[in-house]
Amino acid sequence: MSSCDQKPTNSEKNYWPKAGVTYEIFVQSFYDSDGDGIGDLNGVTEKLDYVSELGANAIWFMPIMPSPSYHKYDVTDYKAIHPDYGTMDDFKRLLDEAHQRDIKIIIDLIINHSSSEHPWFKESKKGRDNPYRDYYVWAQKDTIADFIEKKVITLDSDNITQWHDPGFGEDYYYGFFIGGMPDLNFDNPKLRQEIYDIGRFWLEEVGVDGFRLDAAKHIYPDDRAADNHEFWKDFRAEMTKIKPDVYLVGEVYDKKEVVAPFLPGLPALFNFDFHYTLIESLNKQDGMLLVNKEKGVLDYYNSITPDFIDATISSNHDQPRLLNELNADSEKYKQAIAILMSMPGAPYIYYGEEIGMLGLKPDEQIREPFLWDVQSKDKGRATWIKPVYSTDKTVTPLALQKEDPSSYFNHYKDIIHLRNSSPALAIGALELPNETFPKPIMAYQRNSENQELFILHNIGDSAIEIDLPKGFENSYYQLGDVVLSGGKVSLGKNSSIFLEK
Ligand SMILES: [Ca+2]
Repeated sequence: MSSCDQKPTNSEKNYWPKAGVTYEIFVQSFYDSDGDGIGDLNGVTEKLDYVSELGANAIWFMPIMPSPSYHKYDVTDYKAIHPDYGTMDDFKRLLDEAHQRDIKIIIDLIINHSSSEHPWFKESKKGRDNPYRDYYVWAQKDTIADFIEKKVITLDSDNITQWHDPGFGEDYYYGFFIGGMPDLNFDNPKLRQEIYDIGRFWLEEVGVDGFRLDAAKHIYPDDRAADNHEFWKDFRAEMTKIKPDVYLVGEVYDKKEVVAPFLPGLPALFNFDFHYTLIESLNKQDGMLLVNKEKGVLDYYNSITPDFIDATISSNHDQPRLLNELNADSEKYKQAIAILMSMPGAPYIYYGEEIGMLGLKPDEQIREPFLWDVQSKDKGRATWIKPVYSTDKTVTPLALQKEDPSSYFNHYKDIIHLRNSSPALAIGALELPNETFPKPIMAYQRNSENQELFILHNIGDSAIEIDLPKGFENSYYQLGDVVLSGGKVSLGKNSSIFLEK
């Protein structure tokens, strides 16, 4: 049987925030509505129906505030829109249009550091008596001499210089990532109030649904982990006063033991382990690697609080494009999204993954312009950067994929809508099978009150025949070469079957 054979499904539900799908957009590269080469907010508004068509329930915008850099992770004005992207009125219109379509909007909030061009920092570096001095972290050169170039490289930063010379010699400032991103000083109550007021502004005056909190682990240095956890609890309490159902998702780039203590302050946290283990599992053809890892993460988080959102990702703006990670194997790639969408959590999809965009570091090249149509007809394609990996030669533009039932786009769309219409896939518990399967078989159950599914993926490169699990004889969804007969199922290379009780 060929791909995408599925039976009619229940009606769709919006499972956001606990288990809905969020689409990550880099505005700069998404849709350019005014022809200046840079994607913009009005472009996103034009494409909201596309986001709905894909089946996403929310959008996360990478930074949209004024900043001197193309990626905008160094902010110069926390209460404005970058002029390249449009105006505050454009953004409010986008919010209104999104909410009419039942799409939530969360924005990147970068409060660990500002830009060194921020007016606060320009004041702060003027001298020890400046009223903004303590908005940042300063130290006398002698006291930190041993630490200036002793930072350890971490998963989220390869910078080794954490103290920076502003050019006056005596005092150095702390900047975890780079000198252009001085860390804000959260020991200063005045700075904290400024940050809470920025949150209030976006929630109350503008109307966003929540924030993605960048670099949440670095508010205080690593040796002050407890202060980090406490800060986010305070932040959550302050934001909840303004908007009781505020959505907060944190970036804590680390293993589960380091991530989990942030849960009381940041109820949703990105599951970076999921991303790495998904790729490792597929490349090693070791099916249970991901299942066991994910079960371990969920059990661990549950032991801390049952009130958490597992923000799973198959890739994001900091990772090589997933198709590159899977050696451009299109069957593996399709299976990866079927795994993401059939696992627990609230999955995030990075823009362009649904059309199989390509990209490797440096970062600019994993953030290339979306291909809406063939270049000669593509009115909205951004041109601010020359694409190296995602060109008409290497990626089939969306307009053509829409016409092809076997395209990446139609696969993404089908599997996302299947998840939205299946309580077991969306909110069912993850259960490990009692049976033992050959190593390339990834097997797990998803059980909700009204639906029980047994999920089987053959992540190997040759066909495997296995007995159907007891009680699960009905096919709910199939991907790739699957043959069901006589109580057995034969799963071809990178094929999957979801069985229903
Ligand atoms: Ca534009």
